[in-house]
Amino acid sequence: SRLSLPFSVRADQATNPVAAKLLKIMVAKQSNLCVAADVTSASKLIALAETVGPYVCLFKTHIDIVEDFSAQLIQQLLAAAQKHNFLLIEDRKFADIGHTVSLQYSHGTYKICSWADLVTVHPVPGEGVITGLKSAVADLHRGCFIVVEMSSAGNLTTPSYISSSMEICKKHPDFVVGVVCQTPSTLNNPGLLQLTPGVSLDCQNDGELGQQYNSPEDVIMLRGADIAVVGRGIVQAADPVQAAQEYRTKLWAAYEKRVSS
Ligand code: 5IU
Repeated sequence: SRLSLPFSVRADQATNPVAAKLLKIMVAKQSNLCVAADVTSASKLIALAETVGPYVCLFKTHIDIVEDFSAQLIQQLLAAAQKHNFLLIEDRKFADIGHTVSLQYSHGTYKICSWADLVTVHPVPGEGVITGLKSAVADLHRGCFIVVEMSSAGNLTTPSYISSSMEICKKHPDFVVGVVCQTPSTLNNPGLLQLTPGVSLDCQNDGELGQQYNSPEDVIMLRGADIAVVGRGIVQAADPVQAAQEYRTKLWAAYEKRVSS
């Protein structure tokens, strides 16, 4: 199954160029770590990209929380991505009808499709959300992760929602690079990736805010993550670089254990 195949083999089975590129970066950097850069200033965002960049395969943004957004910030992010060899994912969680998401993706302040290799999408509107995004990018190399299951307490992503979501995923292999989920049996296709947030070495949850955490080892070995998303565990650490190194080492060791067992 997907879970026992090395990323190098899976890169050849990728159904679109962005998934292949991401898998190759993971192999080259020995990293299955995605940092969630939930920071509110351009300087903090760039500082993170420059310092943790060497240790990640993917850098996840919420660009709409940056107070001093500018086109220059995007140029700096793209330069950091190039320099340190990682992809950019804007965690926009598109969730509207196709026509609207195509505009949200390509227009407005952020012009997301002009810079983000990947975006996240809620499949709740039906497959039009995917065809809408696709219609905005024509010949750009772009892709999306479909959010089929969330990490937070009381989420509404029931088993039947997850399985219907997987049907949408299967219909658009040219644009979907994988799914965001918490359980190993959701995804079989070795050419697609499982992205899993809710990862921490120190915390079980964040109190009233609903996040639920698992260890790096558990998300890779038990929950089927290919790439783990770590936010506050790195961003709010006393030494974010050291934390990034530690998460990267632990996540990659868990992956190596998974493929060798
Ligand atoms: N994120 C989740 N859970 C989900 C999805 C996305 O936490 O189910 I879909 C995002 C939110 C945040 C990051 O940007 O992943 C996790 O950050 P922390 O590691 O700080 O909790």
